[in-house]
Amino acid sequence: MPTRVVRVKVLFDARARIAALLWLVKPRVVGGDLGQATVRVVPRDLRRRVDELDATHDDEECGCDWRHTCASHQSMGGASHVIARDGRYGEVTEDDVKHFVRCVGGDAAGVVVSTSATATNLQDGGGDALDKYNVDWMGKYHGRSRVAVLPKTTEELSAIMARCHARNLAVVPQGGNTGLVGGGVPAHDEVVVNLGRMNAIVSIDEDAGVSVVEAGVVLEELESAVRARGMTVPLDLGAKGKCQMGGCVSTNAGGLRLLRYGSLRGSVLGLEVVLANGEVLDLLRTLRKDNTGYDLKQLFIGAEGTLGIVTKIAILTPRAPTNVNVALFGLDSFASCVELLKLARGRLGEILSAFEFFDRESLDLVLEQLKGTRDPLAKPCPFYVVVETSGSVKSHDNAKLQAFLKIVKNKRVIVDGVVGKDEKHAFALWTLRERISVALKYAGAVYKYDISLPTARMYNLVTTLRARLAPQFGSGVKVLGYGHLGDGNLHLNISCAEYTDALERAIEPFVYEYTRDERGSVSAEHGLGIMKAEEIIYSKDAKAVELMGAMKRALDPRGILNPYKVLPAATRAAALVPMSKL
Ligand code: FAD
Ligand code: 2HG
Ligand code: ZN
Repeated sequence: MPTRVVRVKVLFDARARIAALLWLVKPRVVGGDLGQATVRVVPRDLRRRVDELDATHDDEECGCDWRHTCASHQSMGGASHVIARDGRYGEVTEDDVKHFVRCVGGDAAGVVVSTSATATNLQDGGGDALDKYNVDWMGKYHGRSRVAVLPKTTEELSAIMARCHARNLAVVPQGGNTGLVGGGVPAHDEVVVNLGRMNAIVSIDEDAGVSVVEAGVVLEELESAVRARGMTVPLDLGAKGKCQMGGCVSTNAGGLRLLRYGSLRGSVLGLEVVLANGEVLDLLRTLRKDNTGYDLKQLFIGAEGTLGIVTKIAILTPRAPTNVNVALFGLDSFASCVELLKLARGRLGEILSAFEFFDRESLDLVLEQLKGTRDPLAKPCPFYVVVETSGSVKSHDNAKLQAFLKIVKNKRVIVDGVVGKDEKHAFALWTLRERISVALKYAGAVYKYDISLPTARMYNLVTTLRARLAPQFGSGVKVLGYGHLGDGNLHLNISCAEYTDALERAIEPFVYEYTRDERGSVSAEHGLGIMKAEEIIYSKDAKAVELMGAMKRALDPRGILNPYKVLPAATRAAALVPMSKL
């Protein structure tokens, strides 16, 4: 469904170019003032307070760790993730920048440096050339990188990584920067490697139904290109207008079509990857079947940029359905949503392509925040479900849908419903579900949890959390539940005016413990990033985490790729090969 978030093209303004030139003529050490930096998970308006804390707070003295265990950290308004910069990493120098410029063939647009004298000037509402690389989509995670490199080829990236490796410079791979766990922005002064200029569609093979793309191709652009040949991308998400294929692969993004096409892991046939030391690993095959040993590409799918940088992708692009129907239903209980899912699976079978739910609280927020949206049904209902069917024979698909509608009405599983009468109407119905995250962003601060739970009990977490928060926080804090019901994936969002420690403490670790007790996953599809690196233990046993550390050590012994993310601090530290042995 062709909704799009704001499309942001990577622009290289004159200021950035001038800054790059100034950099080269003015000898100075980049990030020299960043030694004491801490990772900030901080709303913009609290940034000043955090900066003040830098000067006065001493972690060692008070004995706190990076979880919010001391008063100073608590006063950061819910900014629980305070991670000290690891002194092992080098700081970018003028020579490094010169080297990067050489790596990209002297193209000034390929190296963007900070245009402000201090780290970033976010409190002034942005304006630094590095802001768009340093700040995530939600405006929640702020890094302090002073340089972003944007290679155009694998060879250029390989040379950049070889330099970073030799100089022990930490690197954060970045795609469209739409990630929701702070994985794609620097924690400190890491070099940002943005793939946006590696955006060629290499080939589209209609016979095999396989496309090969560079990592920086935007999902929606690939969808348009293959659509023109009657094919589709087996992945669709609200960020499609901005997220890149490399970012999608690196997060193993789920989205709205997983019910139909399965996990992205099954659709990716091959990858090309630049390793931490700059070596190029060629796993770029387009074969459906290849059982020659370990399937190494799987290591990089969902690795969130911690094991290598994905540069090319071979992906299945199946025939596009020619007949799509969208229906929206109102229901009076979550149990009815689950009943509807069972009926949809049984009655719609092979044409069922999406089954998404949201509660009334989510819809109210969308109606409040997004212009042009309308209540879809005559009377409000506590729950809504969007069902999509995709097939190729209109009469067959429509007959199936009609029979399904009759049954769910007769059985009183639904209270009311509406079928999209044309593309525009179907689009409007989808918008109500697909743009909930955008509405949440406009509404203020938001705590996001992306959880897999047993389908039938999924919504209990929402009601339990509401009951837990209401007495203390009242109606100013809204608990929303929505998500990919067909995949057992709940998006639990807590919307509020501002981030506070009191609220965060009321939510965490409660939500994680609840999920663990249900044998669920604390990250169904968004990844762990910086937000949940320590929380992996709620969903993986110690041996599994230890093995992940061993993989990290084998592929990135210096730990330069996306440090502070995905693995717990202790595992990351154990994975580092001592400098003396390198
Ligand atoms: P980034 O945000 O730039 O990076 C994400 C992670 O991947 C980071 O750890 C980064 O270091 C790493 N990375 C990026 N590119 C590379 C590369 N080439 N090589 C190695 N590592 C790399 N996610 C879902 O799963 N399902 C959804 O339905 C969904 N809907 C969304 C809706 C909205 C409105 C928004 C804002 C986000 C949504 N997301 C969803 C989250 C996000 O869009 C996905 O995680 C997406 O895959 C991120 O792609 P990106 O290019 O923006 O990656
Ligand atoms: C979705 O399914 C995305 O809409 C985003 O995964 C979820 O913002 C969120 O919590
Ligand atoms: Zn989702």
